[in-house]
Amino acid sequence: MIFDGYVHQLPDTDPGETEEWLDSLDAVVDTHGKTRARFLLSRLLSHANARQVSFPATVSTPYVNTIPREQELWFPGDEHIERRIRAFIRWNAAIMVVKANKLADGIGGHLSTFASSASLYEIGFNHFFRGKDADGMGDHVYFQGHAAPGVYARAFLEGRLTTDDLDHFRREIGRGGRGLSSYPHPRLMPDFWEFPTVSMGLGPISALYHARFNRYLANRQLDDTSNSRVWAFLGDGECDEPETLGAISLAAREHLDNLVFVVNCNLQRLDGPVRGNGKVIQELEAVFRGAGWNVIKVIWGSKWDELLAQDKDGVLLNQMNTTVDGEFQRYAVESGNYIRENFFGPDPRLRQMVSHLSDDELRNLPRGGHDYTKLYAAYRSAVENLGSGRPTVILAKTVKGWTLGPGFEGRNSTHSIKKMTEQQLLELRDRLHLHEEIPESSITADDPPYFRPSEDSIEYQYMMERRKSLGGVLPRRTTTVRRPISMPSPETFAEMNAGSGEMAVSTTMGFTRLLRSLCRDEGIGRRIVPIIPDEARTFGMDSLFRELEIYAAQGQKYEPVDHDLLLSYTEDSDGQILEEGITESGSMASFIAAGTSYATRGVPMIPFYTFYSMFGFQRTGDLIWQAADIRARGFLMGATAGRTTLLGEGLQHQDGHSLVLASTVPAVQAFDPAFAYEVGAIVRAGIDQMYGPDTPDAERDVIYYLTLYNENYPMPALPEDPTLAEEFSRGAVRGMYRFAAAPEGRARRATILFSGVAHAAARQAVDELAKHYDVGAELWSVTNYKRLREQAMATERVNRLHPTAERQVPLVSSLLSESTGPITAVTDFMCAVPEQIGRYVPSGRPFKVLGTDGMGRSDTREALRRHFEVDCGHVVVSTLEGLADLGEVDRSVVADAIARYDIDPDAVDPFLV
Ligand SMILES: Cc1ncc(C[n+]2csc(CCOP(=O)(O)OP(=O)(O)O)c2C)c(N)n1
Ligand SMILES: [Mg+2]
Repeated sequence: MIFDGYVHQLPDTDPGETEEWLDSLDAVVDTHGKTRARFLLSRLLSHANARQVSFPATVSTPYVNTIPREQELWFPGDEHIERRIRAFIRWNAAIMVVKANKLADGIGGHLSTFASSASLYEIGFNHFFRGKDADGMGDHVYFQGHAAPGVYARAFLEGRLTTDDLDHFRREIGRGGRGLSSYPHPRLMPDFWEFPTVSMGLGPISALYHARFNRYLANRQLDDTSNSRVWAFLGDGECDEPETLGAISLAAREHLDNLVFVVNCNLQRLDGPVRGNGKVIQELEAVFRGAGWNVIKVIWGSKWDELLAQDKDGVLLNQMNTTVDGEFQRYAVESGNYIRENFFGPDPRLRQMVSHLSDDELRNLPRGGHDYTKLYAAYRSAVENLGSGRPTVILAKTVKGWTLGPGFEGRNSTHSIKKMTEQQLLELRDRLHLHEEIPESSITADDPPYFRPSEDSIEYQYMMERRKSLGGVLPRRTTTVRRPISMPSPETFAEMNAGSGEMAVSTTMGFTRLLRSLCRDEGIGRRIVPIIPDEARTFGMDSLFRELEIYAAQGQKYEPVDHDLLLSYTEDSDGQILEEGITESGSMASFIAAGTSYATRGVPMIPFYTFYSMFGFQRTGDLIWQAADIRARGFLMGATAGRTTLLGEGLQHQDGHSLVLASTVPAVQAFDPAFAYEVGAIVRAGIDQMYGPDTPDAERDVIYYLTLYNENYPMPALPEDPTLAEEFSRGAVRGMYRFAAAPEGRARRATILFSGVAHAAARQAVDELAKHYDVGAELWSVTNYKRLREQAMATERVNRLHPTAERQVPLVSSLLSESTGPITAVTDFMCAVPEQIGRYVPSGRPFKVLGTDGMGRSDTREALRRHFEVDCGHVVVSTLEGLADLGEVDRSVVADAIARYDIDPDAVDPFLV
């Protein structure tokens, strides 16, 4: 399709000339037919293009290879040796899955995906992917997750993995946890895999933002990334995930010609065809081309070229164009005769075209994705595209299960088959021409052999030489620092510790100031990466626009509307802020790219990604999980947190549960700070844990999540007494500390734990309890229930497994035993957050929790806190109830408080409305 554009809106300055052109076209159609007319139009368009007559691009081309045969480059490799290497790899990849399922029935694995993409990878390995010994860290390759067996099989040939390693595919528990992970997991194989990909869609979006981040590093002169390309391999089914295609326009907009997507178009996903009634390659071509990408289709293998060359009437092209994927899939499983009758048969001219081919030859007319010369030409063209400003996508047509035999190839069930019979193994061996290497007698279904050529074989020598000349083996993950980072100076945090005096400010405002100070810090400043998805003004962070500047690869080509303001919207090619627009997924992908730069580039960078807390864990939880897998380091800042604090926005904005979701990710430390000095202490400790000199390496790969609120109140200063100051700061980091001792001289004692903005209700309740009920309540700030729980579980485990050793006491239990009386915890989050420590509260002490369970709603903070029962009155009531449980006050005292604070005991439960 061609975009209509503007032509109908323009005056025709020479109708006579227009008419002549149209008549000529009519004449061509009438005399030579539509195919000829199409041909001429296409020539005209490409000629116009060459004369720089710009014209709206066509978004789809006929169903043929983008690169014509005559423009294919000479293939510099040794075709025969590469085919042999591919055969060895194909064999071992299949055997490792088959064996894994023999050794442990049901352990799974995939045979057909790699079988369809072996050539896609091998062309890359032998000719394109640059390893880390090349200039500047080499290329970054995102492998399709469930093609992992093929990647392991190659590493095995290279001598990087042993037979025993392959036998531990998917067995990650035994051998000291050194199995081969099912999919690319840097968490589990930190020296091997770099990029987790298997959750569909996350690989492509991460790769895209990674390519963008490489440009950011270069533009800010932090690293020379000009020699590194990002390659992402993905499935055609995977393209249905919104993350896969949702960001592709960014790649064109930012001129990411360092990015190559290779889509393995085997026309199938897990259950069946991707587009049975359509053509996935054509659909993807239009989408990518429309987004401004360089699209290279590799549909047909070389043997089709001679048929196309004879296609004077365009009948073959027409047949290719009109055959839907469901039929193409069928041709992959049917006999040559079926193909002759059904694909070529209906038109005598087509039938004639293939009359010289036998049925077998017809069946074996290969698809482009299995043809190394076609693939080489496509990859070469992709890498030579550097400088064009356009990212490239290669759409390669393959057969799912290729070479595995009729039980696999093109079958709808092929994705899930993990076993092969002896007969199938034998057929595979024959198909791969491995008769000499794998004698028939060695093939048993129970213990089929791997095959590795000796180190003096020509195949081994060839593949190793290729990798050496391309900069070493892949994948390989390293954490060697090329450009060290230094720690921020203590002064950077001074403002946080000083408090705000009488001035009412929010923790968000405090954090914004801290972020600015960090960015100004001599040592670390340039390594800070502020990331914001179109919410800076909401968080009051627009004050940073002018000073830090917004990253824009092409600078700022306009004078901003607010140029005369002190805080104008300033873009620059070396701007520091990644202002992502409205894409939390894209922002997370940037967070991951920045947070893994210490490994992928050897250049530590520290992302601070600030978002609407509701749209963090809830919206992009899978990307956060991926960030944990990939060992990203950095800070997630959940601003406008709290179910009752962000007033006015209603239930889709008011976050009372991100801390619960955060509690599910082991690598995340989830903090709920109340005061600016807590924020400062936590951020400082986080940077130190990630990059400081004293952290054990095993503990560095953490993500700090901090909630930030938009409620203003005077921020207390850190106590002047250094011991107390140290205790507060340390306490804020380890999870809790005593914020205030109980008022003296009261008849009864109680303990109140607060987090975040709930400090206000708690502090007020202390006064009320003292004034009206003769209760002295002490106050603790609990900043991190998750950490307290995890520490407690660890001690529990040690106790369980070492029954005769001295009992360890969880930190939270020992700290709470320094307090007195019943305990009430109050939070602006769900009760489940404080309940994480429920089991560890010292026995005999009532533990009450006030939280904001239920759907959020819009009203004033006061009304919301009353509605969710977390205001001062409710804290008093809860504390008195605890005392009543202990028999220290009569239940009528609780009733008195209910009346005093005007609480309606019959109000509807907020959880239910
Ligand atoms: C988010 C997500 N959903 C579902 C899956 C399960 N899954 C794994 S592979 C697959 C099919 C993949 O099809 P395609 O992308 O076409 O890859 P192919 O194997 O055909 O190359 C599915 C659904 C997953 N890994 N991630
Ligand atoms: Mg597929």
